[in-house]
Amino acid sequence: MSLFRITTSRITESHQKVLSSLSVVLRAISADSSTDLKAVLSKKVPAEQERIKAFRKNYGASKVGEVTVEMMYGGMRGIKGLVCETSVLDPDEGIRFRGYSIPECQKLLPKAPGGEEPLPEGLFWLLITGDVPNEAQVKALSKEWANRASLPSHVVTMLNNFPSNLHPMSQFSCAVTALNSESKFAKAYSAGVHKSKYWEVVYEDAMDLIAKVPVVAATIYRNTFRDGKGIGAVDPTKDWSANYTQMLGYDSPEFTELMRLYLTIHSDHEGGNVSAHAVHLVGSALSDPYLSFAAGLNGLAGPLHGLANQEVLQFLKKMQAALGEAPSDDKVKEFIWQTLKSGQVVPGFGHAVLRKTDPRYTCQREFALKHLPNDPLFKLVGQVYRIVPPVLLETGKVKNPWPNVDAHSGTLLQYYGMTEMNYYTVLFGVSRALGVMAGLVWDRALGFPIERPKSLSTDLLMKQVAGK
Ligand code: CMX
Repeated sequence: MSLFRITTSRITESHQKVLSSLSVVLRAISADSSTDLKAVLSKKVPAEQERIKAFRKNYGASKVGEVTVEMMYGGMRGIKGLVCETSVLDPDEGIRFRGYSIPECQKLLPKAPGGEEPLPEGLFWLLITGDVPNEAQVKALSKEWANRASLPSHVVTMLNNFPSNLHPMSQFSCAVTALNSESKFAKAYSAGVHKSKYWEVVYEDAMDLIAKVPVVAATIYRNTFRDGKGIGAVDPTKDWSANYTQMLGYDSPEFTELMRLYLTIHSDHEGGNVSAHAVHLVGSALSDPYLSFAAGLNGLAGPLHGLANQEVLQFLKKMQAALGEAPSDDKVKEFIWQTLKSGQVVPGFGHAVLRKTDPRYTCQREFALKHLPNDPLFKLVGQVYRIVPPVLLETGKVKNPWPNVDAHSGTLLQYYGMTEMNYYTVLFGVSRALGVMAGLVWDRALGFPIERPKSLSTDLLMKQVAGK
């Protein structure tokens, strides 16, 4: 009871911690314990629609920021122009999924028997409902995704006929586009479904899509880098990540644990990043979830976004080839400066929103410290982590000199034998399906309209702000 007597002016950091743990407990108690995710959502959607309707009615004219000329030319950085329910990115603290930080998710979300990392199924449940799921709910999701995993034969044929020199991300995006033959939303739309029911069919597509992407991704891997045979069937008694690693052809339980962590932390990074925004934008035209996700994948395949994980490994390997396996700090520094002077970016460093080390980097570093502390490439990553930020700061223009998620992931994958760097962004894409599909279901549930911001020409802009 004494907790409730604390006055706001006297709330200390330790009070805040107690209150935040209390709110976690209260949220867990009030969470629906049904294992039927659609039924849980069916209760939440009307309440959320009402809450937002009232908010818009009362505060629709309130201002949330200003737009400057610099923002318009500067990639819309800092413009608050989107609503994304699933996660929020704090520049200093990093991502919070429905209010929970990565360490909190690692603690709270259900794990596989004997495992230590969260199951991505649990993260998806959290993203789409706002509730931390229990073990039964997560198990039900693993089973449901396994049961929805089959691919239509035309997609298998298409995958098997791609040339092996086609980048895995291009294969991925093409196959996801072709999967739209299965879209329940597209069929319902052409049959005249009422708009109040959009979210329900988008939910079906989202669940199918999440179930199918590991099969598509594993087929790409086996076709491109192995003999193309034996991806095997999805096992409904296994979790989503365990099925994926088995289809990829990896049998190390530690690799599967890495994959559970990897697929959890790459899932969502609020709404404005290129892949999430692309999915949201294309989905706003009522393109079905497959077409929308393919658009997101095409954005993710850019070197300034998801392809950076491939670029980082190439960069580290290039450095090792030039300087040896364990180069001196001075040599590494010189190599970084050469990169910058030749007009290239240092991949894996910097971020449009973050201003501190990415917690997704930190948790991968912790995984490495636990499982591969003496790996030479991990040591090089640690060395680069020490040397790059001061160099980037010295350039005087980089706003965030700290490492992002992509600075670390490839090193972990290499250690477990996944040396094919061109494949790394596909893993990112499989994970990103969780966040963007949860978001898309809510986009339709909340009736977001077609996205169409206003643009101006430079002449018009000059006239408006400078009168000439
Ligand atoms: N290396 C070299 N230069 C960098 C840099 C880096 N890692 N990060 C930023 N800069 C440069 C920018 O290119 C820009 O230069 P110009 O003014 O000459 O155009 C300047 O510093 C200012 O950029 P910024 O405001 O700090 O960063 P942005 O918001 O424009 O860009 C990002 C963010 C991520 C594209 C950029 O930091 C970058 O290119 N990083 C390397 C690629 C990378 O790791 N991307 C992955 C990000 C995470 C993800 O999406 O997966």
